[in-house]
Amino acid sequence: MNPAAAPPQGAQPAQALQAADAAHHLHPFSDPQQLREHPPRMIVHGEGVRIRDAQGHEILDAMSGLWCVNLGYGRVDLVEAARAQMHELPYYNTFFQTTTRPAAQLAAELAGIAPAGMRQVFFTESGSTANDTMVRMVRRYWDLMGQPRRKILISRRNAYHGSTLGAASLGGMPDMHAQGDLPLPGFEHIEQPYRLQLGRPGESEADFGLRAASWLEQRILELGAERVAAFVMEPVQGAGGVIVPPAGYAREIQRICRRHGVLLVSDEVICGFGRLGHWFGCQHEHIGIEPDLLTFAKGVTSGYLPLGGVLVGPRVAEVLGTRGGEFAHGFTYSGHPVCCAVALANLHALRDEQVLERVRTGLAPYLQRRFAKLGQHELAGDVDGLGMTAALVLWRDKRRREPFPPEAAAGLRCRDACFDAGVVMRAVGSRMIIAPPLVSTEADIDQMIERIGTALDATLLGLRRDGWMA
Ligand code: PXG
Repeated sequence: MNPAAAPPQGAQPAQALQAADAAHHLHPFSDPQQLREHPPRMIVHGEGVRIRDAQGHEILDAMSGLWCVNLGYGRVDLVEAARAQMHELPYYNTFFQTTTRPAAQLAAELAGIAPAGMRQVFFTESGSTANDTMVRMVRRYWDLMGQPRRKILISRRNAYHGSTLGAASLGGMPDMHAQGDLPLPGFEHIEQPYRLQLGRPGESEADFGLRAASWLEQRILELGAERVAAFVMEPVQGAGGVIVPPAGYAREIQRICRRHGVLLVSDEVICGFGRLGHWFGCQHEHIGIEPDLLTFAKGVTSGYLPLGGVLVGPRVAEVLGTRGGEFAHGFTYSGHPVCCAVALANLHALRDEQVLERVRTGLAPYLQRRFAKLGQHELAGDVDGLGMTAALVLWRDKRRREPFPPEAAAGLRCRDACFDAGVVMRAVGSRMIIAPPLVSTEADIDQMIERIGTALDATLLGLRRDGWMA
């Protein structure tokens, strides 16, 4: 830990700030009452793959913040890029025939690494607004194509695509839809390719993949292809619980989209920028698709500053670029120069330090091998993962695959036990997931696995003590 970690002079003690936070700060996806009862843990420092809380506990961040700190904490090159750009030009916009150096350069460099012939990018400040932008582009594309009835976007149940009205409608999270009359009209959802829940006894992975993809074709035919604008999917569903699609699923989805003229969109907010060992998750051989549009955020700056965007492939770019005139859409911070400067430094580090290659050929296989061992724990089974993502399932009775009832709160218990053991893991129901920084060493991974093992032991003890397990 570096010496700059000491709290600045005159800073309020952490406990007073935690109380102030509980009193005044409304947190995302949090119950305010619960927060008042249990003030949030305050994170004060980060270095490499480790964070530290105000009480001085060192914690391995196996979630890369929220799936974003791909290069880890404390990167002087990223900080320096921000500082230099702040001095030079802290803000200027990209509306009204203006641009800035970092925005122009980042657009060109993204065009250089983008898949599927994508040569153009629209900048936003987040993944949610990237997806909203994509929805507006898709609908505008079909208007300009003279097919104004093609307005429906289809995505998958349990998908997370963001929290704005459009992105939350696009997403398939039942709890989000239950608040505020979502989804908006024009969004449809099919089941996710989750074999553990939806696979049939004796059905092969390949057969399940084809069957799961066929749900898209069924829905297109029910709705009428002439009304379906686009299908949107993450290569690996992240917040949905690290749901890795069966081999062949994504390619079959692409065939179905092409057969019916439907645009295919890859939401790469989590899977982009090395998470699966490639610049974009759709390039992983297990996925293998060439989307028409691609949304990104998070890892493009390793989370150091907010930035997102939409990469546009030739089919859509040609129409929007030549027929449409002005696209009436944009954000004050579209192409923010400081965020773009940090993104450039991030891309250069990923490239120059050969991070993707290392993930692909060494670190990801190592993570998957080590993580698989956790499946031997009495509480854990059905280990899965791809690239630098991994998940396991907590079972009440592993052999009979008996799940815990929600009241047992097995996932949340395990998440808390992980914190206590010094590792951040995320709970999605009873699925426990990780997405470690791409710069983790094998020793870091070993330590993460060891601490997760300790947390599983503690969770098991607690569940037994409270009568949830024999
Ligand atoms: N698409 C995907 C695939 C995401 O994972 C978004 C869009 C929205 O991005 P913004 O930048 O608007 O947050 C996301 C965000 C979690 C968690 O708990 C996941 C996300 C955000 C917050 C929490 O797993 N993903």
